[in-house]
Amino acid sequence: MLKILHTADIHLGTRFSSLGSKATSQREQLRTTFKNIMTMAINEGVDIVLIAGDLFDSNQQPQRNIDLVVEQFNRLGQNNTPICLIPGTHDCLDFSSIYRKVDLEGQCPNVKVFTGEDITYQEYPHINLTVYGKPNLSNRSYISPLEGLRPSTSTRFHIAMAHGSAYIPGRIAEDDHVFKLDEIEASGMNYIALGHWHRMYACPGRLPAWYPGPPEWLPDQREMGSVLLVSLSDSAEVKVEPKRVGLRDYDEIVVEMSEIPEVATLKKKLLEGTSRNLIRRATLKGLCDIELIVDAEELESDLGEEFFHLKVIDESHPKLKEIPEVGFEERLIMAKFVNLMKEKIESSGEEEKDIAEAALQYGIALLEGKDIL
Ligand SMILES: [Mn+2]
Repeated sequence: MLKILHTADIHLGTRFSSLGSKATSQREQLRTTFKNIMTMAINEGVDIVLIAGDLFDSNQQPQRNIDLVVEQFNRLGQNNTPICLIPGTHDCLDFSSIYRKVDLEGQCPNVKVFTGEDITYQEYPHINLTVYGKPNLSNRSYISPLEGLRPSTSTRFHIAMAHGSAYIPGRIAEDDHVFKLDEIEASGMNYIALGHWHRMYACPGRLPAWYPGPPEWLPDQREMGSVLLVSLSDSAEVKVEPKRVGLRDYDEIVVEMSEIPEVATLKKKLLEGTSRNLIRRATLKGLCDIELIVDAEELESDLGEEFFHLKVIDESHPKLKEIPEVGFEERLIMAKFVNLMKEKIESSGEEEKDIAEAALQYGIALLEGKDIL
């Protein structure tokens, strides 16, 4: 029996600028989650930890992130637990690579960083395992990370690490370190520990090859962060168990504005099921009552405290047919304004039309002496 903790795409050092004032907090959380992963490896008594690329978000890291990695890897070292890692696309093995500047293997004797240009392997006789891997040498490449992969020793178990994209016709850029599903099947491995995709995904096929996704929320992620606990029985039967390690949660909601009579209803809707660790992206759609003027930024700041982060995107349009019938002399300005804006809306392209529609909505409200939210 062999027990592995497989993670990837940790992206230490991510800036999180889209989170505004919460950016620092999530940067710290990334460090905390990384520590929690190492604690989990110790508590679960795994035989080895595999990090399949993008441990770092870039090759330029503050010293404290390097110190953190060395300190945490040494915790596993004290436990005699080996760690294998490959440079990914963000921390690729180019000339200025962090793995050239920092001697992780020298500072952590339990760590193996794969730096050979082609696939190389590391044998662990005490657990009857050989691990195979090669670094990504640049951000982009047409070469498959599985090229030339085959069992090269007589250990019971063979596991490869690779950082790249499984080939899906039409959906994957050809220079995104692409490998074919056939290459997985032909590799002769017992398991392939993948990295690169920011979601959990099991490649279809008989040979188990998984992406764990990032362990903690990143700006392009749509799900909670997890790692994979992989166990191989003596007959090499593979069991993969996702384990939640991320703190932040993420969801997306759409609010149909034609069903919203007033601001209070909208706020209630936006707050449904919230939590202090939730990152929510709310899109307002459909036709919005002309009386209801919505300011996305103001909603964000009014309700933001109830979330870890709230993003409101207003894609709603005003109900044009509800524009008040103007005819009274004292409302001449309004009539002129409405006619001018209607012309503008009809003659504009998609993007300008949105702006003109919003301007019409604001303009009418202002001319009627209303406060704008
Ligand atoms: Mn990544």
